[in-house]
Amino acid sequence: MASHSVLTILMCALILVIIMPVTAELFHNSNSELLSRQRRAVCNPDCKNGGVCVTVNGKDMCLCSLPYTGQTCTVIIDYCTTAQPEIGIDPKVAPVCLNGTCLGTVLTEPYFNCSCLPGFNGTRCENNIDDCATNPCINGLCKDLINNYTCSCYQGWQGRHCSANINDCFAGACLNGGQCIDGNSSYTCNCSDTGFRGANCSENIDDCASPSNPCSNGGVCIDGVKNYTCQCLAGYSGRNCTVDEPDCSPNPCHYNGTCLERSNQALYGNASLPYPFDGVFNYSAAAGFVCLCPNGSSGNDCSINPNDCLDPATNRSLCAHASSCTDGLASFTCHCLPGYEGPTCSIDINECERFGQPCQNGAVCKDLVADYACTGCTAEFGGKNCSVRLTGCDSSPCENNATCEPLLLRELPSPDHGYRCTCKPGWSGPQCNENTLASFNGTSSFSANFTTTADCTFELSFRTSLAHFDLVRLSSHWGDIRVGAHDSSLVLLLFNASSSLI
Ligand SMILES: *[C@@H]1O[C@H](CO)[C@@H](O)[C@H](O)[C@H]1NC(C)=O
Ligand SMILES: *[C@@H]1O[C@H](CO)[C@@H](O)[C@H](O)[C@H]1NC(C)=O
Ligand SMILES: *[C@@H]1O[C@H](CO)[C@@H](O)[C@H](O)[C@H]1NC(C)=O
Ligand SMILES: *[C@@H]1O[C@H](CO)[C@@H](O)[C@H](O)[C@H]1NC(C)=O
Ligand SMILES: *[C@@H]1O[C@H](CO)[C@@H](O)[C@H](O)[C@H]1NC(C)=O
Ligand SMILES: *[C@@H]1O[C@H](CO)[C@@H](O)[C@H](O)[C@H]1NC(C)=O
Ligand SMILES: *[C@@H]1O[C@H](CO)[C@@H](O)[C@H](O)[C@H]1NC(C)=O
Ligand SMILES: *[C@@H]1O[C@H](CO)[C@@H](O)[C@H](O)[C@H]1NC(C)=O
Ligand SMILES: *[C@@H]1O[C@H](CO)[C@@H](O)[C@H](O)[C@H]1NC(C)=O
Ligand SMILES: *[C@@H]1O[C@H](CO)[C@@H](O)[C@H](O)[C@H]1NC(C)=O
Ligand SMILES: CC(=O)N[C@H]1CO[C@H](CO)[C@@H](O)[C@@H]1O
Ligand SMILES: CC(=O)N[C@H]1CO[C@H](CO)[C@@H](O)[C@@H]1O
Ligand SMILES: [Ca+2]
Ligand SMILES: [Ca+2]
Ligand SMILES: [Ca+2]
Repeated sequence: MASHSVLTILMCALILVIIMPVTAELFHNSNSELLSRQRRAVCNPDCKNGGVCVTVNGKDMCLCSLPYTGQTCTVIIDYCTTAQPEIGIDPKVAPVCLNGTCLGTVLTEPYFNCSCLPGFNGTRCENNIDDCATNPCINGLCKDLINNYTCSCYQGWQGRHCSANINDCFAGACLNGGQCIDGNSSYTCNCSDTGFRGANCSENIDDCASPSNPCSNGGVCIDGVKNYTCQCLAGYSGRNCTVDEPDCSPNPCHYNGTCLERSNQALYGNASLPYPFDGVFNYSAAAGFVCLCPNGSSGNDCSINPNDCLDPATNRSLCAHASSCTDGLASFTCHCLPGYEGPTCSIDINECERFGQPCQNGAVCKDLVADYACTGCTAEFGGKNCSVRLTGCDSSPCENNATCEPLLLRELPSPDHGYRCTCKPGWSGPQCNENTLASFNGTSSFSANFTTTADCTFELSFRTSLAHFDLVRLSSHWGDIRVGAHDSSLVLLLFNASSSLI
C-alpha cells in the first residue's frame, strides 16, 4: 500500500519533469528536503542503495534511487523489459535494444546495456552506423548499408571502391601515332610530335601555315607530316626556294655582252631596258637572263656573229690577194701575205719605194711581190742592190788567155767573191791551166783505144760553145738516141720512126 503511494507521487513528479524539467528538479529537491526533515524525526525502515525514507500519510517508506526498488531498495529493476516513458522506451511498442540484444540492467542511466548487432551503435542500437563516413568509394557515390556499403561508380570507374579506372583507350582511338591517355569515362590523345592535332590526332597540321608560308620567291608549299615541301619556281632552289640560282655567273653572254639576271628585281621598270625589264617583275618569269649584246653580235647569248669577211653581194672574201680573214664584231681583219697591205690587203707594196730605191750603180729597181729586183746591173757590180763591186777577177785567176767572169758567191753577212774562167780551146780546169785531151773545131773526131775487156766506166767531160749539138748518137732499128745540148741544156732526145720527139 505504502509503495503504491510512493509510486503515485513519483508518477506525478515524472509527469511534471516531462512537462517542465527544471521545475520538476526544484520540486524534487524541495520534496527531498521535506522528506529528510521528516525522516530526521522518525523514519523507518532502513533504505538501501541510496534509498531515502519518507513518511507519506504517516507511513514510512523508502524512496529508492534508480534502478533499485522494493521496500528497502534492494531489488534491481529489469530495464531490458521495463518501460521508461520519460525517455520514450516502451517494450510493448519496441524493444529496448532496437537492433541488438539487451544484456541487462546497469547502475547508470539509461540503466540498460545493449549489445548491438554489427553495423549498429547508440545506446539502444538505434543508429545504423554510416559505413560511408570514411568515403570508401574513391570515384563513386557511397550508399550506406548495414555494416556495409555499396559504391555506385562514376562512369569510367569500376571495382568495389570504384578505384579501377576503366581503360577507355582502344586500338585506333588516337590516329597517326598519337598517345592515348585514359580518362574518366573518356580518353584524350596526346598528339604532340605526331604532326597531327585534333581530338583523335586526325587533323594534319598545316606546316605550310606555321607560322607562315616557308617557301620564298613564289614557291608553292605542299604540306607534309611534320614537314613541308616547297615547289620552287624555275630559277629558285633550296628547301625554302631562297636560293636565287645564278644565271649570269659565269657570264653566258658571248663577246662580253652585259648579262641581266631576270631575278634581279632592281632592274625592272626601266623603259630603256629590253623585255621583261621594261615591265613588272614576276616570280614566275624570273628564271634565266637577258644579254645586252655588243654591236655585231646577236642572239640570246650573243653567240650569233655574222661573218663580216664576206662581201654580202658576192659572198667572197673581202680580203684581197689570197690573204686570210678573221671575223670580228661588225668588223673583220685581213692578214696580208708579204708584199701586200691595206685594210683589205689590196695594196701591192712598192718595195722599191718602200726601201728608198735601193738599186745602185745605175741598176733599175723593179717592184716584185714582197720583193724588188735590181736589173741592168753592170758586170762589174753584183749583189741584191747592185752595190757590191765584184772583185773575183781582180787577181786574174784565169790563165791561158781565158776570159774571167767575177762572181758573187754570197753577199751576206760579208761578200764572198768568186770567178769563172772560160777557157780557150785546149784548156780546161777552174783556172784553164789543164790541157784537154782533145778539142774540136768544126768537124773533127777523137778516138781512144781501150785495152781492157772487163767492165769499165767511161767518163767524158766536155765543154762546148754550141747551143745545139749531139754528143752521142746511137742508131737502132727502133730509132735514134741522141744525147746532146739543146738550148744550153743537156738533154736526152729519143726519136723514133713515127714521132719526132718523145
Ligand atoms: C533494426 O530495428 C528496426 C526497428 O526496430 C527494425 O525495423 C529492423 O528490422 C532492425 N534490423 C535488423 C537487422 O534487425
Ligand atoms: C555492457 O556489457 C558489456 C559486455 O558485458 C560490458 O563490457 C560493459 O561494461 C557493459 N556496460 C556497462 C555500462 O555496464
Ligand atoms: C556510432 O559509431 C561511430 C563510429 O563508429 C561514431 O562516430 C558515432 O558517433 C556513433 N554513434 C552513436 C550514436 O554512438
Ligand atoms: C558487403 O557488400 C558486398 C556487395 O556490395 C558484399 O560482396 C560483401 O560480402 C558485403 N560484406 C559483408 C560483410 O556483408
Ligand atoms: C569523373 O567524373 C565525375 C563526373 O562525371 C566527376 O565528378 C569526378 O570528379 C571525375 N573524376 C575524375 C577523377 O576526374
Ligand atoms: C605528350 O607526349 C610527349 C612526348 O611524346 C610528352 O613529352 C608529353 O609530356 C606528353 N604530354 C602529356 C600531357 O602526356
Ligand atoms: C627553311 O625555313 C624554315 C622556317 O622558315 C627554317 O627553319 C629553315 O632553317 C629554313 N631552311 C633553309 C635551308 O633555309
Ligand atoms: C622534309 O622534307 C624534305 C623534302 O621535302 C626532306 O628532305 C626532309 O628530310 C624532310 N624532313 C623530315 C624531318 O622528314
Ligand atoms: C671583257 O671585258 C673585260 C673587262 O672589261 C676584259 O678584261 C676582257 O678581256 C673582255 N673579254 C672579251 C672576250 O672581250
Ligand atoms: C776554128 O777554125 C776556123 C777555121 O777553120 C777558125 O776560123 C776559127 O777561129 C777556129 N775556132 C777556134 C775557136 O779556134
Ligand atoms: C799563152 C798564150 O797563148 N798567149 C798568147 C795570148 O795572146 C797573145 C796575143 O793575142 C799572144 O801573143 C800570146 O802568145
Ligand atoms: C791513137 C792510136 O794509138 N791508135 C792506134 C790504135 O790501135 C791501132 C791498132 O792496134 C793502131 O793502128 C792505131 O794507130
Ligand atoms: Ca636567278
Ligand atoms: Ca662578225
Ligand atoms: Ca710589191
